Amino acid sequence: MRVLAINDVSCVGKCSLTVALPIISACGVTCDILPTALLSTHTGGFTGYTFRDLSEDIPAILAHWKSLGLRYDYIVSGYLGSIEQIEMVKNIKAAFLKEGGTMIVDPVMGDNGKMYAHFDDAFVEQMKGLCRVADVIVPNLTEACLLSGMAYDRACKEECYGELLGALKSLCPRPSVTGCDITESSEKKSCVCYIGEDGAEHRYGTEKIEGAFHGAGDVYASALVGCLARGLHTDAAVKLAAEFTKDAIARTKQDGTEARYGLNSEACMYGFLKALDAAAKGAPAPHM
Ligand code: PXL
Repeated sequence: MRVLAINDVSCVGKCSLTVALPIISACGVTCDILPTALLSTHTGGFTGYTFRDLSEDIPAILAHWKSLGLRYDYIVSGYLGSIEQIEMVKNIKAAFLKEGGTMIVDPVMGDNGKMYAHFDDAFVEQMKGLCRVADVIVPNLTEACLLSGMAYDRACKEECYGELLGALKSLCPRPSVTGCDITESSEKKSCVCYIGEDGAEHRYGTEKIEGAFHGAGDVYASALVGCLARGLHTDAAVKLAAEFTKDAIARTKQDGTEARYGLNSEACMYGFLKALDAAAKGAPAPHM
């Protein structure tokens, strides 16, 4: 299996490619990368960061790859620095995704009810267009609201998750919304609300750990892609990715790491990979 991860390189503050590459590779599949921008840190929680847009380099990189005949089973896109880059990703899907391959879009635009720096309504509109050509999208609750038009305070209510998924399904067949909260047997849980291969709505709850943790969406998306690329069905992939993310959040809190430096997922990787190997028994063997 060959995966292409399109995302930025934030040198410090684990997110984007510094999360995607180690996690997807560790899952046992080849992960190539296309960096969209180079930043000294990510933009959430740091000031004074450097930001170099790499759009100018991308056409020559793609031309070289074309000459090598490269094609991908999975393409996953994350942080995109401009509307032009959204267009580029659509073209990359058309040129490099194998027939029957899977396109996964993490529509990185905001968190905790707010848009990140550098984004605006025009970007949101274009991102909806990218989600329309995806097989799977992995927005957090804030991004799900931007894409669906639902107000954030309504979307945070458990009884509205069905309506939210319905609205997202009109963009993409398999949305997977992170950062939801549910009550299960009077216990508050974090939850992923998603549509499976069966087209039906599902929920997977994990222990709720209070706090806001930067990079959690990147860990979840990367683990989900790795699991899908190993042949797991959506239900099993969501479960493993959600548990791994929860474990990484718990570890980060236990270590007392500042949230803006990202999740300490490294220490939880071994447990995740053992669970993945067990789940992948019977699934098609990965080939490079
Ligand atoms: O984790 C999402 C993300 C990715 N890349 C950059 C970001 C953010 C969120 O702030 O700033 C550059």
